[in-house]
Amino acid sequence: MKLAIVGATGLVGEQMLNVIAERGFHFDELLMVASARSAGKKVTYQDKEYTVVTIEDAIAARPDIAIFSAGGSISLEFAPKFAAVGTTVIDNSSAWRMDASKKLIVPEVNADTLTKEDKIIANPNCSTIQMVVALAPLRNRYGIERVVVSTYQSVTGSGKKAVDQLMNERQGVEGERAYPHKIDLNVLPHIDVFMDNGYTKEEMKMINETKKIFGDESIKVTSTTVRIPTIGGHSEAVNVEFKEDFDLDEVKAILSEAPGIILQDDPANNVYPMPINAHNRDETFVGRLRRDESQANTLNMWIVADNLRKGAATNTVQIAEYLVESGLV
Ligand code: 11C
Repeated sequence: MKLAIVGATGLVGEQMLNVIAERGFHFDELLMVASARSAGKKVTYQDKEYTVVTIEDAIAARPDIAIFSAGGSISLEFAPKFAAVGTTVIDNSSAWRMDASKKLIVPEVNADTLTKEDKIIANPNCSTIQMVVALAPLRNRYGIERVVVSTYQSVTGSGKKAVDQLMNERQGVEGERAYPHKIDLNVLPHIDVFMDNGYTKEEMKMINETKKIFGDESIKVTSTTVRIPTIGGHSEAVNVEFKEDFDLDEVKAILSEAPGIILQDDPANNVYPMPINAHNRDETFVGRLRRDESQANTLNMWIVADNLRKGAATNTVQIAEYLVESGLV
């Protein structure tokens, strides 16, 4: 098993290496891949020194799996070149997600659709992943008519510069800004760029990716995505209208048995999901379950996950694990 990590030095790349180590993902050879500027540098990982190689050298080495977290333009240019030499690419960028010929995979939901022919596999946006993990087992039981989601997203979703902006502002230090406004003690109803329809790109990702992952264009989804000054993970208030009525105890039982989910729903004891507890965890946390009394068949839920783990690195490594376990690479 020859594994390449393309973009090993970013926030997601670092988490990728942590997750691979923690989960004991087996590889015989590891290629650390970065820009020509970083090539030749030494990186120590699990007490072993690796020399960073260029993307061209990595393609020549024909790895079995290449995990990409180096941005959309690198993915668009190089993923097909890896695929052409037989490598299966798992891509964290948005480059291939809505390409009809590529699969968008959350292992708990749709890994069983993968085949050996899928040489470029897309990893969804973090805020979509945690939502579909929580919705999938309920959709299997009750069907979904409509989803209304409002997010409260961690600055880690914008990369190192945004984390630095928050920390600098907290300490009263001037520095580079990732956002058009102050983030400390503030809330920005603005993630990624605004589109012609008034939604942000992040909102449209949640809408379009949810339909694609569930393979159901008829599900109605609307979204408001918001950045808040936290670092532990993304939180989401989700209002879901099912096709059939539900029993709240049964909902809790389904969620507590579903893969990848931890139910934290004991309001009497102040137990509910929070980013401070989800930080560095691989699971998706669900709580605040209650019937929407204004409308039939409708549930309110609160979903939290570490966006760099289940929202990115963990989901990617789980896809790689599935490929290996299923003999698809
Ligand atoms: C954020 N969801 O929190 C974004 C980051 O499409 O993979 C991930 C962007 C993506 O800002």
